[in-house]
Amino acid sequence: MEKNPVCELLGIEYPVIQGGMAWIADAKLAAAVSNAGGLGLIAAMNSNGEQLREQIKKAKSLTNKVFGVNLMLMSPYIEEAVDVVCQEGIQVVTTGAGNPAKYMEKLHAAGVKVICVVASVALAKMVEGMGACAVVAEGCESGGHVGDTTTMALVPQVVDAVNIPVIAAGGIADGRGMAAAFMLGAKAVQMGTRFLTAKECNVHPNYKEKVLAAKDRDTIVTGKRAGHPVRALKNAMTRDFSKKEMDPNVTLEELEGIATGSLRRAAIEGDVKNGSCMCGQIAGLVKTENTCEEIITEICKDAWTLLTQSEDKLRLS
Ligand code: TUI
Repeated sequence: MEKNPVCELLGIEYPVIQGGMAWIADAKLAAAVSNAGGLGLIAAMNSNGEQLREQIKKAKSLTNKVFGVNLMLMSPYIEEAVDVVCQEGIQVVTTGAGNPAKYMEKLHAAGVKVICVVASVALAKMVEGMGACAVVAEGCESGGHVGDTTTMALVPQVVDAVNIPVIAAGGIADGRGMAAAFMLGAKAVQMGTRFLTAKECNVHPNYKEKVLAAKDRDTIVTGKRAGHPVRALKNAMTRDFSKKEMDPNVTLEELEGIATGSLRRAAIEGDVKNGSCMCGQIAGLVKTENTCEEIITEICKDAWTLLTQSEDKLRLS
């Protein structure tokens, strides 16, 4: 039997990739996911070059397995991050929140595999043309920066449009979600919210508890007016932001002022009232804190069972 193409491509055991959560995905979480057989990622978003290098060195000390770096393209440190990734011999990056065209050549010249997170068919086709080795088709159920197409609609359309492996993201947190993604043609899944609640995740406990307590309708997208829609758990901050966003007398600069530093406030300081608790719509399904190993093995085992025992699911007569 042929091996899973994403496992083959990345040299990993299970087709499970961790989301590149800014201020949350550090060396400890990335190493834990990679040690459990998935692909762990360090978020470069919140680190300058030297801070990122430190995190990479730390991850190298915690795992012998392959791990990657998530390059958030709107980051103020993006240029430094790309250089550090190339210098440190990182084997794989994911890119998000923009078009990675500017950095593809440099990354490829350093032998880095580039997986682009996309929210549209157009960008998926474009990055395939630039040599991306896979795409993450991320639906708007995701936490953080989102597009506007759901995972259910986006994944099969991207699958039909490109010849590279498609990794599904957005709204996936258990074996059922993984099996569904595979039925849509995905060859792997990326999960953020589920790993945010992992035992090895260093996010502030207040944030983790809020995600574990969340119900199905507890997230909201704000920031559409400024062109940076972000999904987060509803709280005093999102209520204030939504109100001001609808008020034409409030300027984009004022809105930006509220958003700036808000993820750090929640993830590091634990201010879950006035900070931004970015999180996906699937939070309502995530009820327990588990190790990365428990998460990955359980999800793959359950997905395998569902995918191999699906004959009588559609009994029409
Ligand atoms: O990047 C993400 N999710 C993120 S980044 C982030 S950090 C942040 N911090 C403060 C404020 C805002 C964000 C939190 N969550 N996911 C990947 C992703 N990329 N989702 C959607 C896209 C995307 C959307 C439009 C990629 C490209 C795109 O169009 C680019 C173009 O130029 O066509």
